[in-house]
Amino acid sequence: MSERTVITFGTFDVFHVGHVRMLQRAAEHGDRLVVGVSADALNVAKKGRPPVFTEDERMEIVASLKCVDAVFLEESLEKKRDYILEQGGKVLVMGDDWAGRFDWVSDVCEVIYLPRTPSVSTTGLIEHISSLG
Ligand code: C2G
Repeated sequence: MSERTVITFGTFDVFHVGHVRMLQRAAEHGDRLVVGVSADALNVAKKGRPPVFTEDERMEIVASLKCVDAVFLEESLEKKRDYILEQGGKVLVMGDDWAGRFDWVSDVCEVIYLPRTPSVSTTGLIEHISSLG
């Protein structure tokens, strides 16, 4: 029987417990978890600022997790279907902040949106650390 590969995407900047819980829950949907880590340039284009940690650092952090089997660089949101096909993804897992936004790949894999962990975010952490002076 063939392996069921789960694929998910994210920036994973200033890595926190919401990130790890999402990856652990994503991994439970199959046998193998592959993670697309968003490129620095993609963040600048979409969010107007570079992440705190570089793409190489963020990929290294995500790749070190027990529940993660492989990582690759996500350079464009529009290439999601290509990435899923390249990586053999059978199910795409995204946080529900993206609910409905990637339904257009459901012709190549199952698409699942999982609830986010409340009360923790990279932006909130950056603001909290900045306020410490
Ligand atoms: N997450 C979560 N709970 C939080 C914060 C984040 O479950 N409190 C999840 C998000 O829903 C996402 C993953 O952790 O599934 C990574 O979050 P981000 O780094 O914020 O990812 P994002 O910048 O939204 O991804 O193709 C999508 C892009 O890569 C962007």
